[in-house]
Amino acid sequence: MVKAWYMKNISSDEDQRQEHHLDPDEPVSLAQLEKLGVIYWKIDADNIEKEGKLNAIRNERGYNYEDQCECHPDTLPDYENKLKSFFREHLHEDEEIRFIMAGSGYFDVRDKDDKWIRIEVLKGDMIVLPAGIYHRFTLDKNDYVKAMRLFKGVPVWTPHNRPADENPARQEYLDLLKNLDERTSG
Ligand code: KMT
Ligand code: NI
Repeated sequence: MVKAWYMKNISSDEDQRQEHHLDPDEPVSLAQLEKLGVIYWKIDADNIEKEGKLNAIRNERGYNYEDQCECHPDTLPDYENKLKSFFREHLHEDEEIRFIMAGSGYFDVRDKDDKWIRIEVLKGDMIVLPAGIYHRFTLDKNDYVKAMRLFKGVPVWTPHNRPADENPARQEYLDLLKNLDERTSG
């Protein structure tokens, strides 16, 4: 099961690669993530073709583009700056879809009250962050991840750094949050 928790606010001189749990720990369930529009699947990363799950998700959701992003100084051009920009709080006008092929890391997402939730991703995890959600990504203490990036159509990776409240994708996301709430409450 995907592990997620509310995290401490950290300052820029603290190590973003640590877990930064609250004290006491405040875990976050998959159901809570779903209420934020975050989607998660577990894939058998060593038997992708045989299992067929990744392909089924791709077909169902129309993810017809893929490439790979390997976070390592030898393979990621402009490594330090890229990692910095991944960890700057931002949103996208499209979903951010990642399948973790190897390694690990953390996606941090803001909840409805603007609190940070840290989501651990490991090999075999596939995650979709909805368009318009404020988020960021960091490597963990193992310092390595290889992810498949998926997309519907021609990929746009542009981050819109916070504040981006006037972005139409942000407004649409706030509407989605309301709908997700109505659907699951009561
Ligand atoms: C992103 O957009 O933050 C990334 O692609 C990070 C590497 S994928 C886990
Ligand atoms: Ni992003």
